[in-house]
Amino acid sequence: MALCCSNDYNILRRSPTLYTQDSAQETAPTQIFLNSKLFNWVKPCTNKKKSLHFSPLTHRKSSRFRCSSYYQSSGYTITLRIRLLFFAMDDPFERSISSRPSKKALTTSNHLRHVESLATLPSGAGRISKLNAVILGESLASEEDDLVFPSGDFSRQAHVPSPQKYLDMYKMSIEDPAGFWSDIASQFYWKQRWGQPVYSENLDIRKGRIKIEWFKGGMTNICYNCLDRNIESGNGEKTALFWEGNEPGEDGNLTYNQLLQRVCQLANYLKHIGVKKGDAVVIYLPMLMELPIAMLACARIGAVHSVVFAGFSAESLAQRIMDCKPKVVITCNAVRRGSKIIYLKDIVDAALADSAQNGFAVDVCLTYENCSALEKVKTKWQEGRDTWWQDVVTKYPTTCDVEWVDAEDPLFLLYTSGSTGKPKGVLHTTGGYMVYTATTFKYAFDYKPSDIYWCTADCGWITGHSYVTYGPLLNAATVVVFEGAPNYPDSGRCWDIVDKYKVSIFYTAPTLVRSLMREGDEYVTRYSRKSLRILGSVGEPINPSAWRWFYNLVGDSRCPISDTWWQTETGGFMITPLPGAWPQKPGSATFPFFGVQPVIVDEKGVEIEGECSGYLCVKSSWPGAFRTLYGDHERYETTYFSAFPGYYFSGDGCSRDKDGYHWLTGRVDDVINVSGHRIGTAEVESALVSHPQCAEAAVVGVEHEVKGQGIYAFVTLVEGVPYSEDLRKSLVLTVRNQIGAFAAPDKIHWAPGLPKTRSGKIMRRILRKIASRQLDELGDTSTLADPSVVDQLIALADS
Ligand code: 6R9
Repeated sequence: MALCCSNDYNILRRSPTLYTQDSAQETAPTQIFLNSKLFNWVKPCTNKKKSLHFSPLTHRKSSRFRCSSYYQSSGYTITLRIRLLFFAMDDPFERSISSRPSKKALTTSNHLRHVESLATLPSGAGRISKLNAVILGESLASEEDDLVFPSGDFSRQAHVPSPQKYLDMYKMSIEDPAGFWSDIASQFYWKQRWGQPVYSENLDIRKGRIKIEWFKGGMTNICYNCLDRNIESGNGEKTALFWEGNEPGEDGNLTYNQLLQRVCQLANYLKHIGVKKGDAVVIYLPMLMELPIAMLACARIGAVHSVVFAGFSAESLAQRIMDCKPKVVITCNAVRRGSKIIYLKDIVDAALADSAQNGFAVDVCLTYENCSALEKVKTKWQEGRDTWWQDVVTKYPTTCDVEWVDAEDPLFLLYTSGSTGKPKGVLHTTGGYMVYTATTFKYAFDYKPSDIYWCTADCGWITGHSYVTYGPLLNAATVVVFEGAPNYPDSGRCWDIVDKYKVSIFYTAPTLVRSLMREGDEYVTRYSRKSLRILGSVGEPINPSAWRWFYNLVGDSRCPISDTWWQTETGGFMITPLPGAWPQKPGSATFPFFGVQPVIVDEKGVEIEGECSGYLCVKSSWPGAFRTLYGDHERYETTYFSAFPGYYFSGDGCSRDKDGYHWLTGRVDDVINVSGHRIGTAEVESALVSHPQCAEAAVVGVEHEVKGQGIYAFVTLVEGVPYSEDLRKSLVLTVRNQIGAFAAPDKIHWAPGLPKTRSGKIMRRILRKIASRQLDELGDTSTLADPSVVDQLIALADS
């Protein structure tokens, strides 16, 4: 073993790698401890420099190496002075290190077989060439480890145990989509099998109307497939939902049998009040079990649910109600979030009043009494319109006939932000969505019947539709539904829940990972987390350092991370690791799911092969794709299919490395991704300009340490209005009231004028540079109508 010397090492940190200036030879990986944290020592980068892994693995104590001093100089350079105190060859811990395969062994044994089988990757992706890898569970994922291989044990039990298996299945899915997806669809219950062709599509705007259809003519019901079918196959007494309330100790659960009964009661009630197939139902609920129950009840009777995230304001809710015109709105009186109480019914009341004033009155507001947050008697009430859930729904029978619907009948509408102020009603249909969410869930999380699955997303977003409700329940999974806040009562809550329910698959957003990371490792290490076997990430690119923390600390270097790239529009995962098959690269979503053909195009819409960067598009349809924007097929065609004719355009930028791995780089349109939530800059701008003292506003996204992106607003005030702190607060409040707290600007930057071209177009590029203080990268400002505006903005930057 190397490093058997007692030396001082001067290590210069040039983020992200540490280099030693020493040239001592080293042959195999070994480990050292700095301040009792374990670090890996890896092979030298060059003969002059050595690199040192800088990620703590565990807090195991060892006296093998000790750090003698540690100090930081200015800027990015950290100097570490390490004294290797002693080195005992017969140390038992040392034996365990020595018995690990050396780098050489890694590259020549079974791992090389993985690598060689990747000779041909999908979509011109290239091949894996780097072998600088570690094995899951045996070592750290560090800056140096480009590839993190699944362990042999993990792969052996996985649905897709090797890249070769993936490639075989992927090839089949692309060469014969009809056959591939029909085989899978046959595993579900269809009252009547679909006709021919299995799918038909036109994604090329030059050839006429955009159309996507899968399994048309097939009659089915997604609620039946989630519940009745699983009960018939013997899962009736299996837990379907574990519910964990805001307060620790507040919990509940439902078996598949009980869930079906609850769904049927609500379905019967909805039918009784006149809700029919095709009618819209708006659901504005927090993460109570009643939320998935309401979604499933709508699906059972063929009604189209539209869940509105219960963090949206009354105005946003009203806007959605007026767009889809529901027969009924389902809500609850209040909810506790951390130590706060949010009076949801008051928000609904305001939204319904607004909608009624604008010509659309909702007949029924079904209200669940959430007694842990607010008593019935204290809830404001409109007789005739409002009904207590507990008073009526429980009186209905616990069985309810299924409404068989066509595979292409709508299942739900979900509003999402676009580049105009008006949200888009993304419409998903039944059959393709069902087959796609179930299949993606099974493979990307390598789901097994004994798993306990927890996704921290709210059902108000697509992740809560596809991967809290439909995908898992279609697989007869046991799902944890959490109502509270992940940092309440403290930052260890997630891991407390993981231990309590023995969660084995944990799926969350990078923003949560980053915020917990800041709170310190002890909140994590306090809990066992032994049950975890797979971690998941969604909503935005996961930065490699958050990936490593998630992987090394939360997952104890044992759980693969499925970094799933997808969108409200795609219905399910599009680019995702298959955890048993792929070596992972921290921060990369890896490769396309079966049936998905991602392409990267340049600004002219020309496909780029191999290693490249550009706009991420998709060629050909997949079963889970959205079919239209509700009531606005033209907007569907122009937003998604016109920029690059022949393709679906995702709105995201992407690069592909020489090994074919996909790296998502964020939105390229006027959409900001704040904590994994999509917010259109135009929505925030229109909220700001509705303030009587705001003349004009321009909003851009800036990097934010926890939220991924923050909202940065340039505001021009009405002539003569002075800048003030109160006005700043009042502008932020206007956005909170009009959209929701999650859309509140992080920064208001006073702007006497905005940088505009002579034709009046705001040059956001310049605003983005000012917002991120990259003042030396402003570029050419000479085409501006008034270039002096830029200097004024810079002068006011920190005011
Ligand atoms: C599922 C969801 C979609 C946008 C998407 C992209 C970003 C989602 C990501 C990711 C990088 C991932 N996004 N997952 N970026 N890596 N794994 O979040 O849907 O709310 O519609 O947002 O989120 O920018 O375009 P949605």
